[in-house]
Amino acid sequence: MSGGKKRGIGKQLAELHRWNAWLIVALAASGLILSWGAARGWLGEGRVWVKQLHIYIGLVTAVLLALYAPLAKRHLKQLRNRPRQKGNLAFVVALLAGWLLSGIVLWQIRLFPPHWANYALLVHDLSTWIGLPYAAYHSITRLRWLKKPERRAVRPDVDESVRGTEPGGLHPAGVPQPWMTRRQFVRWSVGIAITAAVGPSFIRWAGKASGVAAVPGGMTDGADPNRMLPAPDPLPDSTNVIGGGAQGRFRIYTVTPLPTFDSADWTFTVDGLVERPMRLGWEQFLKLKRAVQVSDFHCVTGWSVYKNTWEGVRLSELLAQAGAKPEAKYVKFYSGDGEYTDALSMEQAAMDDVLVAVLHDGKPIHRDYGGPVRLIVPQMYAYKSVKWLQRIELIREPHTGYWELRGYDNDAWV
Ligand SMILES: Nc1nc2c(c(=O)[nH]1)N[C@H]1C(S)=C(S)[C@@H](COP(=O)(O)O)O[C@H]1N2
Ligand SMILES: [Mo]
Repeated sequence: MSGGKKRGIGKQLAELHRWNAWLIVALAASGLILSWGAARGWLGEGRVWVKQLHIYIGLVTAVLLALYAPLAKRHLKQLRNRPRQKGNLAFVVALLAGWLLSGIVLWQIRLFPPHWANYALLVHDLSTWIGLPYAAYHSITRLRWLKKPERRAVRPDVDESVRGTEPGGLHPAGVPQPWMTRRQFVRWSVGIAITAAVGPSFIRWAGKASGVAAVPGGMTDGADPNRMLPAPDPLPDSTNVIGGGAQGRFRIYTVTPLPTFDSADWTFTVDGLVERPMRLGWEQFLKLKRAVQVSDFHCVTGWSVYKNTWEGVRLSELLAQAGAKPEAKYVKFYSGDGEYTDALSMEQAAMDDVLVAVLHDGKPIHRDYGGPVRLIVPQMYAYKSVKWLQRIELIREPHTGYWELRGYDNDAWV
């Protein structure tokens, strides 16, 4: 290979490396915002834009990998005597591939079976937990002033003996070298500092991700800020948790600060195009006939909770009781948070498994997860499952829900 050609590929590789570095910074920033629970509230619809941006940048990274592919062979040849750099390269390519493939599943979620998304999310998260600390380590330890300390100007106040290149080697004057070079010392310090910074949160994440055990029934068991008295009396199928207990973990979603409810002033309304409008207090609501049903819960962002045992009032029976007028074509759901709404067609609302749920795995639904009463539409993505449900209105015209207004598909079938 001619020297000119070598310089050519070196320049191209350097360019790709630089682009890759900036893309990863952008992906990390947008990705961290997306995964940061607290940001879900204040970001509101901005979240949809950040997600689009994250996807586009991810696709540019794919282009970068495609540009690198034809250079890979010559690059590996260059590295044949440098096993460490080869290892680094393999690791980075594997990471990028993991991010990319799982990202594609999460992006095109409906092209794949629902449980794929859960694995994809795990791979995506795990790649991030490993990849970002690694990228931070890689960029800090490769800063020029760390890489070539011997090239820096000699300063009279610096002890020359700590600048050796071989640890444990002998100084020309016969003075033993320190057991660690300055460069090794910096590498270890950076490594330890990053591990200490990220380790505890990683362990917490891994604990949650690896087992239902961390949060029995998928929901927090912390005290419920709602004050709903009396507590609902579960049916035997709920008490026995006929689904065997939820598998997976709910993430707490809200578009407002989490609301709190008290049975003293909580009401539940069914109105609009109905013969017999209803307005129930908590005790009256608890007198409605309930049913128990086991179903999977899928969020369109990739996570799922399987085998939930829900107990609640069948929407179809509630609507029958209120008596839909013939001109009623859609059912609109209002959250007690004052912001969130969604809707179903009358046919969809008539599905037997649509539940106005009060209990999950035999326990009252915790405030964080939409209690005291939330909608459950098992056959659709969970953005249809309105939390803190307080009002159902029958309407003539279609209604576009909170997330549908901000880019989610109106057709939410899983
Ligand atoms: N009121 C209200 N209901 C809502 C949401 C919300 O932000 N506010 N998020 C929806 C989405 S996108 C999902 S995935 C589920 C999440 O339910 P969870 O917070 O109990 O996990 O609630 C749905 N219902
Ligand atoms: Mo969701």
